[in-house]
Amino acid sequence: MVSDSELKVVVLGLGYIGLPTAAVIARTGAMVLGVDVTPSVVDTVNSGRVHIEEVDLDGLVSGVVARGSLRASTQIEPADVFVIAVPTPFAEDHAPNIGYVLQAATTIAAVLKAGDTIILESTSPVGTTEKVRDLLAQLRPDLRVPGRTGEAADVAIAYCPERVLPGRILVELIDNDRVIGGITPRCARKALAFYRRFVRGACVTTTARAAEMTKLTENAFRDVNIAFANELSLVADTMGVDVWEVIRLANRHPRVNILQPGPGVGGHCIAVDPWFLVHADPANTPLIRTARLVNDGKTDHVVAQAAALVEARPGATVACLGLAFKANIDDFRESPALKVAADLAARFGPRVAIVEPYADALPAAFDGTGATLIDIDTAIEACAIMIVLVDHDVFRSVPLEERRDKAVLDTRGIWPDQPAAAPMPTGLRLAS
Ligand code: SAJ
Repeated sequence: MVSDSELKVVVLGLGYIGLPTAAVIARTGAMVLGVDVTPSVVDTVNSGRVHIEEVDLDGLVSGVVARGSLRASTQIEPADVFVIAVPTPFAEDHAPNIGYVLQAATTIAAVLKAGDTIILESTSPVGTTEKVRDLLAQLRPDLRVPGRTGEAADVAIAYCPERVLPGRILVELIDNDRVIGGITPRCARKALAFYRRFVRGACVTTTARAAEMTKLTENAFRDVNIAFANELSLVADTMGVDVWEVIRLANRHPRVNILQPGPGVGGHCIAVDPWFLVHADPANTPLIRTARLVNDGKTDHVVAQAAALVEARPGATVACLGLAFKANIDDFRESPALKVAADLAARFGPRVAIVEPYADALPAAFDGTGATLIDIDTAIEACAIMIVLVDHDVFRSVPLEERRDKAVLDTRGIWPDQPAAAPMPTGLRLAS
């Protein structure tokens, strides 16, 4: 095994996972090259700065770049370990698109040599790591790939999903357990030796297919459980019961642990990954599919509730509190809060104001609507209606005396003492 300072690692894709991963590996002393197709990302990293917001990432990246252990380029170079962390989006029909993964494998093929290890971290449909192996075999017939014949292979190929939580990425990259799936047990052991260099959590080995499905299972589990909470919130509305209280009370049972309802599920993972399972086996995934529809339907339900509240108060101004997909982060991808706020802005124009401490300007979705970005103090002074869409700490701390007279729709349950506003329309709307 080469020493930390001799190990050469290439990380392909310098996004929310790739850049923190590259920086954490560089901190161990390994020589890391981050490869990205976007020149501005490469320039930013090479100047010691970051293009994404994540707690403590800026300091870490500037340190490892200054020390010379992290560089970025649009061009790949030979290395000992290649980590693929590129996006795997899905198409309109929810078919996963592994084009970026295969493109990354093609890039690696050009510099691959005997003894190298390739690890896929991107969330991927089951079987993708084998497809990477098959592509490498085709592009590099001079190298023996694993799992095809009985003989020993020249390269190791494994799947090890990232499972870090945005906002805690640098902590969870080190502390979380890792599931390492090899094409063969030998591949898994080689990848394991790599992760042991920087992971404090347990590293458990398995097959590539089991590891791929494990990742999809984790996010589908969370989606199904959030859908349960969201469905309960609709039923509780119909019953005239406070859903937050019901969940709090039910969770006192030793074997009940219900998650929190909200305006829907956002982010680039939980709202996406369950579809990979549904697409792979539609006949056997009615529950996972329905959970997706329930969570998307909850956003439509909140739009209808909010619109009714606004329509019932002609001329009153509305503050939408939050655009991020969850609390205390600046990530607006697939955000239900943004969807609700943009929908209200399109309907009610300049009556709508947005409070988002994590934004300097309103996203493009608000262009031409006349909606404005204001701070929380201005909202408290000027807006008679408040729609709580994100549970940012700064919203949580607004005391009752500052909001007692407002008409409030609190989709996150952050103001349990708020007097009830007008009656709400109810009814579950499933997205198609
Ligand atoms: N949400 C609720 N109610 C809850 C919990 C979450 O409505 O009780 C909503 C959030 O507001 C947000 C969405 O769900 O809109 C997703 O937030 P999250 O905190 O549950 O998850 P992510 O997307 O930030 O990160 C998830 C994590 N997966 C799991 O917890 C199983 C993370 O560990 C993964 O690494 C990440 O997806 C990923 O990259 O796949």
